[in-house]
Amino acid sequence: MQETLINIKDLKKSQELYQKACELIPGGVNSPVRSFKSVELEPIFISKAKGQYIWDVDQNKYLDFVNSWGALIHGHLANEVTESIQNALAKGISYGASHENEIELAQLVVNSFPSIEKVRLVNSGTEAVMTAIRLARAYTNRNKIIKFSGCYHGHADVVLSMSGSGVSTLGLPGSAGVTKNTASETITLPYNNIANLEILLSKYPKEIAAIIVEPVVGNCGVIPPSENFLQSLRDLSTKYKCLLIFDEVITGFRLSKGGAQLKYKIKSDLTTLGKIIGGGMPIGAVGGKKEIMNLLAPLGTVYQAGTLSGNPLSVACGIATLKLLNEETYTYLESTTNYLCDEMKKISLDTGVKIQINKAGSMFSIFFADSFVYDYESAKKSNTQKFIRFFQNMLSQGIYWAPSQFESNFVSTALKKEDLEYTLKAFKKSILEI
Ligand code: KE4
Repeated sequence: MQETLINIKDLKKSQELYQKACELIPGGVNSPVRSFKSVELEPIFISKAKGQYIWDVDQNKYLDFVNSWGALIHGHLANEVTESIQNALAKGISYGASHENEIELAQLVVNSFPSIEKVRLVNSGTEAVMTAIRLARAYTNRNKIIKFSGCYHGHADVVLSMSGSGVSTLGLPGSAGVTKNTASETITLPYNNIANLEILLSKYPKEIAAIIVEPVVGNCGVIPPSENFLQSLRDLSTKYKCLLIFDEVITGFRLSKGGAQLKYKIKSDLTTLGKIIGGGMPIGAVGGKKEIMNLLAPLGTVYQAGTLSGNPLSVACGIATLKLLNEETYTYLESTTNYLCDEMKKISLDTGVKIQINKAGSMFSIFFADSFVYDYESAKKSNTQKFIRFFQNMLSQGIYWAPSQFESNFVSTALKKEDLEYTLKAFKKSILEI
């Protein structure tokens, strides 16, 4: 990548498109985080992508560290992935009926996740989480859900509640339109804090249907689980007979072929997946033990459905994406991420600009903070103004970093050594200028 300097405040075509989009689409975007509001910019509009690169409509080229929020683990348009969609397209776009590839994708998921005996494909991570929670409530005949602050599980009402991280605080709506009733059944606790969880469970010993967690948090920047946190969740879920739901929409096939649960050797009762299993096409999945999954209609009494569930193009793209994943891939992804993060740490020490770097597998984020970031409260203490200036400096040098302090960056197998060296040069320049 050549030395790049982009005037990010003067992206004429993006600005023109954004104005038009704002007349027709709320906020000019179809998902809030793309608005670039949290980095005090207007959004860039992408014209095309290939490998490790994306181009905006003003013909500027960027190294992509977002990769469609983690879905594109092989970068853009990997040959086998592209061919898989082209071959599927020749046979149709959607049948609204069963087809053979649904079995192959389900088999790939079941073979990869020790805790998954059966899996249902849906169209998004949100749908997967909605279904998992409905299943947990039906299976346990209980209503309350425990989640953790800083974790995001999609935009279903049940998980759009928040509360102070007080032990017994019941949920408050985290979004307009979520009723107090709905929110009151969801309790939010601090991540990486078992003491609070134990107190809460002992307070409602027979009312908790499920504990849902991002086993490695990706939606607060990256926050890995502290020692024994996940094992404690497993033990307490078993003790109080509630289900443990691992939301692996990000970590599934990202951290390993069996996601976080294989890496940390913890078996959840239900798992939600998305992103990588569709290779960038719309998809989600919920999987788990047969005795729970068999509650789903048409077998059982838990209703769930979707016009485009198991869509042939998404499924073909997902199969091709998963088939490219092997030990060598994960070794490359992990060593690339470790190299990048180690070198950024050295630059931070050399320049005296204090940053915290959190990583897990091939997902990472940096915080402008003096001390370790281990939960949402500590993440919120980081200097977001510095992050905004850092993000803008990186973007002007052609590095497409996740446009929020509270998101992750994702390494793809398309990234090469020279890309890392370019990124590190831009990184040093960016932190010196904030
Ligand atoms: P979707 O409904 O966006 O497919 O998945 C929701 C979801 C569920 N669980 C986890 C752990 C997730 O990270 C997500 C969605 N992730 C965000 C990025 N952090 C999607 C990006 C966006 O909202 O535009």
